[in-house]
Amino acid sequence: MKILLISPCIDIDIKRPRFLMIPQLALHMIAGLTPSEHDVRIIEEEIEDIDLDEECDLVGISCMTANAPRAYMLADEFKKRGRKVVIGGVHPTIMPDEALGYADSVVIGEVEGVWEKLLDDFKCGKLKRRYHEPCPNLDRYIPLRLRKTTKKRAFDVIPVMTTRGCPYHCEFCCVHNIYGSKIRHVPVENVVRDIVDSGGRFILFLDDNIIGDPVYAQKLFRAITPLGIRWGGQASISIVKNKGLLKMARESGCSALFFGIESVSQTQLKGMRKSMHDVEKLEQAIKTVRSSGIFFHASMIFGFDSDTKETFPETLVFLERNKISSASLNILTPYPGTRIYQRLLQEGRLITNDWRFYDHKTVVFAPKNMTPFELQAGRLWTLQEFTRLSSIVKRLPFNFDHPLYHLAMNIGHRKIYENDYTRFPELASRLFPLTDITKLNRKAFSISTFRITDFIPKSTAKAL
Ligand code: B12
Ligand code: SF4
Repeated sequence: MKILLISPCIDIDIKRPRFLMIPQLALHMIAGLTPSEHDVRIIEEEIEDIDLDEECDLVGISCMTANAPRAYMLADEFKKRGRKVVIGGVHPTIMPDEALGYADSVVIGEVEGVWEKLLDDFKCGKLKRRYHEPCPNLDRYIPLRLRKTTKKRAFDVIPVMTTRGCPYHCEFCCVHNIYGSKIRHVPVENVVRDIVDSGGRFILFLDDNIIGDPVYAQKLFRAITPLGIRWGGQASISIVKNKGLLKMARESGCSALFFGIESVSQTQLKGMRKSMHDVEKLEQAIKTVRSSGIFFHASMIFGFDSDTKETFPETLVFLERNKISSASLNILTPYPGTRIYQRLLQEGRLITNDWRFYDHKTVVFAPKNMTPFELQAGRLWTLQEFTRLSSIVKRLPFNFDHPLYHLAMNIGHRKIYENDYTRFPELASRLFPLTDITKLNRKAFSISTFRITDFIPKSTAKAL
């Protein structure tokens, strides 16, 4: 039997910078769980085109919310050609009924514990509509063949996941809906085996927080130290409170960490479940991480109810003052399954249900203290300013431990800015009321004359 496993892109016309691409671990895990009698081919649409007429028996599609419309379109096309389609991932887990409108079968949650059963059912012509095994045990070793796939990318980055589940229910996050609230671990010896088998020199841990369970983290860091790899991952900034753990992370090869700072507003930080509620302490923590020789990547979110138009320049000033090497500048996105989705729905503040726009960089709701258009423009303006050559160069000497990461990440984000800038006028005309634009700048639709600073308050624009 031939199985195609597909990861669709959000928009086929916009491909992300190739060197930022990392193999889709979920598809490789499914391939690893598939008995060797079957032939499996993985297609990541960001890198490779999909041939809808390719011979196969079963198609598996993975999707999150933003690429769900594309996943559904592909599912329809494959079904028209007589293929059976199974869909899985974050979005179908939360919206299984919607996904079943397009696919023959949906895997809710994790694939471990259901995939082989699904294949057996399919072989006997008894494919069920739904498969669901909540919080499966992660002890079993799944062989991954990641060694070959990295050749298609500029960087040889190997994705590894060591834990699943999160005990916190942040208003804007849907992770507990997928993995549950209890942290589960992959045995450390299996993680080591994955790394060794991959042959990779740079490992990216996909965990939401690599130090979520500090005891497990210590065991993991100790076990990978002799491998001589370099690694990156997401961590809570609370790592600075445990100097021993930070040191162990560094000694085990940690060269880059991604921190969800989210906001630099004191009010917002206080309202969130954050380990650090004080901007001053946050600034100190950034210095501690950097002085330990670890590259600091910050993730910020714009659009909280406490945010105003001043938030954009304030965030820019914070990032530049702290010489943050690179940052993802996101827009608050009410993903289905999150508390914030429910709240904004009840308050009548959602402006679209087109999932394509639920991508962390498009405004899909009415913010409290500005218009959707101003939020969209403000985020783009901040990204523009932060990825200007002059800003990149100014921050470089403070991030001299990792000059290549600094340049690669900033160039990658500049490319993202350029893509977002190009699609801005079309987006504005589709999503935001025209009055917004005419009131602020009649020339907003013309790329050559469009200036984002037109949407920033004059007083703060001057201060910059
Ligand atoms: C790593 C990661 C990334 C990496 C992806 C690297 C890569 N190529 O793998 C990067 C940084 C690139 C990324 C980007 C984005 N991400 Co992301 N990411 C994650 C993260 C942390 C882990 C995902 C992962 O790979 N897990 C490991 C695999 C094994 O687990 P899994 O994907 O859940 O798959 C399991 C099941 O879902 C199921 N399954 C999955 N697919 C399929 C398919 C079939 C057929 C079957 C049967 C089963 C099945 O089986 C798997 C094993 O059990 C999650 C948070 C999380 N904890 O899930 C966010 C997350 C998935 N990302 C999210 C978002 C929003 C994004 C972005 C849109 C943000 C942005 N604008 O930058 C982009 C989109 C990029 C794109 N073009 O699609 C959101 C998705 C929310 C939603 N409802 O859609 C999440 C949940 C984060 C969050 N807290 O909100 N992300
Ligand atoms: S944002 Fe992080 S801490 Fe909050 S629920 Fe999601 S994974 Fe957990």
